Amino acid sequence: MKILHLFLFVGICLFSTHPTSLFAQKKAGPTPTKEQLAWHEKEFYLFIHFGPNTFTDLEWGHGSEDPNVFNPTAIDCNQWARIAKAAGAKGIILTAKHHDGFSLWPSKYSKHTVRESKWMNGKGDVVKLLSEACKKQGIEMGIYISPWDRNHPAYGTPAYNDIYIQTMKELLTGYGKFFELWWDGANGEGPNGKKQVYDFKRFQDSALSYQPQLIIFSDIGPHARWIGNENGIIGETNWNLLDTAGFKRGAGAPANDTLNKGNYNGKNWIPAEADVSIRKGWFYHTEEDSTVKSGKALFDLYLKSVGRGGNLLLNVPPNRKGLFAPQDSAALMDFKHIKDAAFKNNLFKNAQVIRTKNSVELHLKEAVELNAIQLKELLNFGQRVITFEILGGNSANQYSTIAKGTTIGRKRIITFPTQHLKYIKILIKEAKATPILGDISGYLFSN
Ligand code: FUL
Repeated sequence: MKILHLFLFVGICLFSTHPTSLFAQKKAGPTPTKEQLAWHEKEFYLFIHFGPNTFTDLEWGHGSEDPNVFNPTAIDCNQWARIAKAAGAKGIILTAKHHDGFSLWPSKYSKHTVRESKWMNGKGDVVKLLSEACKKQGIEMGIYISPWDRNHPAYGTPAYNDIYIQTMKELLTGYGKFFELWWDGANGEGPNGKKQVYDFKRFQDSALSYQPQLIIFSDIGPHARWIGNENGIIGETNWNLLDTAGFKRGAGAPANDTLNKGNYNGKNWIPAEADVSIRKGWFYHTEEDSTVKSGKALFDLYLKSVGRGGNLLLNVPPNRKGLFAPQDSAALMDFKHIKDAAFKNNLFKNAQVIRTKNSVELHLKEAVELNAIQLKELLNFGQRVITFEILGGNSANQYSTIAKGTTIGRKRIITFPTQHLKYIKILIKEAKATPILGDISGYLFSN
C-alpha cells in the first residue's frame, strides 16, 4: 500500500488551531452525506421489539394470532423514553410491524392491528405514544417496518408492494420525523404460502419522498448496513464503504464477513450499525430474565461497536405490562455509569503535541497509568487510515509498541494492558490519502 503524503492535523482538543485549511484537501473516495454525518454522531440508541410475540412467547409470530393477545396492562412509553435518555441513548427504533404483520398503530391497510385488539378498547396507538414520549425526552425516533408479513392476504402478490408503500406513507407522514427506517432482511412465506418479490427501488424512492432526511438501514443500506451478525460486534477492520452492485437484500446480500468489515475500496459510504439484544431474544420472555447482559458486558459491546467506528443499536424489549423490566433498566444504568466513569478523565488533555509527517507525539507533563486510547478521523474528508501503531515510553527517544490496529473511522477505541507512560506516539503506517484525525484522548478504564 502506497503511503501518500502524511500530514496530520490533530485535534480540535489538542490544537488550538481549527484545521480550516483542510477544506482544500483532496477527498479520499466516498464521503458521508450530512444526514449520515449526523447519524454517526448518534452513536448509541435503543431498539424496541414489542407486539403479540411478547404475549405468546414467540420470536417470529405466525400472523394468525388473535389480536386480543396484545394487551399490555400498564404500558408506559414515557418510561421507555426516560430510561433510554438516562442511559445515554440518542433515540429509539420501534418495531411498528414485525414479521407477524401486527401493526402497533391502527393502519388503514391491515385488519391485524392494535385497533382489532382489546387493548385500550381498540383505541390505542403505540407509535403515537412513543413518538410523543421521545419528543418529550428530546430523543429521536426510528421505525422498523418488516417487509415480510405473515398476515396480510395480499402478501406474495404485486399488490402487496403498493400496500407496503401505503403503510410506510401512513407512518412517515403521520407521526413527525423519524431518524431511521429499518428494513429487515428476512423474507419468508405469507399466509398463502407465497414469497414476495419486493420492489425495494420503489420502497426506497417512496420512503425518501416522504422523509428525505431518513437513514435507511438494511443489509446493504443504502445509508447504513447490517454487520453480518446479531452479536453487536463489528470487525476490528471496519470500512464505512460497501460495494452493493449486483447484491440484494436478504439472501442475496454480500457475505457476513464482508458486511462485518466493509469493503476497502467500496464505492458507497454505507457505515455499520450493530444490532444486538440486551437479552437472549428480541422479544421479552420471562424465562430469559437471567440472560440480561450486565452493564460491563454492554460497555464491552460499546467498545466493539462504537469503538470500532459504527453505531450501537441495543434492543430492550418491554414486558407484558408494557414496561422495561427492572433487570434491563438496571443494566442500562450500570452501563451508563461505567461509560461515564471510563471517559471522565482524558489523560492527554494538557499534553504537548508534536506532529511529524506521519505521526503525532503526545508528551505528558508526568507519566500516567493508562489502558485505552481513542482515535478519530474527520469523516467529512472520507475514511483514510489503513493501519496504525501506538507506541509509548518514558523518554522521548525510547518508544516501544503498545498496540497495532487497522482502520480508525469515526471513533476507534484501543484497549491494552495498563501502562505507565509519559510519551505516546500514534504512528500512521498506511493511509489512502493524508490522514485527517480528530482529537486523540487517553484513559484509564477500571477493570
Ligand atoms: C431479524 C428478525 O428476523 C428478528 O426477529 C429481529 O427483528 C432482528 C432485529 O432482525 O432479522
